Amino acid sequence: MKPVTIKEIKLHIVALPLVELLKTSFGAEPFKTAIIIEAVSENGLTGWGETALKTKPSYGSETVLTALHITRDFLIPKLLGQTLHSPTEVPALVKTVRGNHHARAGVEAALWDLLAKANGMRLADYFAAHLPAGNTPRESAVVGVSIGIQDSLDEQMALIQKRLDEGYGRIKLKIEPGWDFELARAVRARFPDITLMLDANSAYTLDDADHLKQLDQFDLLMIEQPLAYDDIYEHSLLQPQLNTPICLDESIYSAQDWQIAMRLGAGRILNLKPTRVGGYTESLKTYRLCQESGTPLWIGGMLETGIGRAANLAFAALPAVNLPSDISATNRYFDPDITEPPFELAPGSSIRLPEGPGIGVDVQRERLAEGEARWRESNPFAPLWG
Ligand code: OSB
Ligand code: MG
Repeated sequence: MKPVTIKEIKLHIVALPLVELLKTSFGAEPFKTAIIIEAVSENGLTGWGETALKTKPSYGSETVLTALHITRDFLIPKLLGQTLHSPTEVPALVKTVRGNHHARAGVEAALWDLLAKANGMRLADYFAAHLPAGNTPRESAVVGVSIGIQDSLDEQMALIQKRLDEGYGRIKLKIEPGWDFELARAVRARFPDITLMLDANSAYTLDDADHLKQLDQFDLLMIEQPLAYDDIYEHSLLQPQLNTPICLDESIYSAQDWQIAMRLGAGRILNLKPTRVGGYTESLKTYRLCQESGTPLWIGGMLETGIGRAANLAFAALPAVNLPSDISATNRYFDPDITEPPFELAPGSSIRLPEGPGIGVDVQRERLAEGEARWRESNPFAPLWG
């Protein structure tokens, strides 16, 4: 594999209008925000990565501005001038930076793209090159769609129908106390056969166990993160009380966290968000753990732009990812996205991998600049960003 020497890493904070807001139990933000990372090598190649974070510490503790601070002031200085033979060398180079997984993941992602391009490989094939033989990626990933909390059941039904008409084969609905049982009952009455799952984003406590048990009757594929964002243990007390498999999202920050969750029986399915575990190196480790233990696995999303989504799509094409991932078509998120061409839904509720090297999509510089201008205009903390 050809090595790459890192010459420059530039950061672009963007705010993009969303086609459809995603209201969760912790609310909705008016724009999608992200730090887009542009890594340039000594020989003039560019790699792109994304730190997909909100302006508020609501999903996790990081925000787009904490990530800016960590990336600019701690991560970039450790990486400039380094020669890498593989992006899997990055975690060791930045190991003095604790936590801040999304920030670390964004920079690492740009280097995955850069090294894949330097070696003329699609990112999916480059990931596979870091796995044991037999992990050849598929040409497409099976995907589903995540739908936010709506103002009424009628609106929720209409949106589900729209997504089914578009061809999505797995529907994920966001729930919270007061928008759960009646919602699931109404959806099942209208759509008895769809593949349905619910995501609570940590809205419940163990005291709600009897209430959550009522959801068992709706034949759910899984219930995602019912309990606290930083809990594993109480999920292990809840899972035996439910027939519905628990899928962990917020509480799994590393392969080791998932190892602990499995030992405790805290969940049966993993939503692996590459940014949440700190990047694709830790994601590959987590992937292997799931593969070896037979854990049902899918790739979660953070409403990524085309940059983050292309990389997640490449990862979701790996063969041990065996449940539909939260990677939807471009028109579900942005009009237009900052990359071209758009991702389109294909038969079998799937999205095809782009052909080109690295992430395989092209960043549109003028749209990136518009996104940066919108960030400056829309965010009260923008003056902090030069
Ligand atoms: O809980 O999975 C989640 C988006 C932002 C933060 C948390 C979550 C989500 C999603 C979106 O559900 C999935 C997607 O990117 O399509
Ligand atoms: Mg989730």
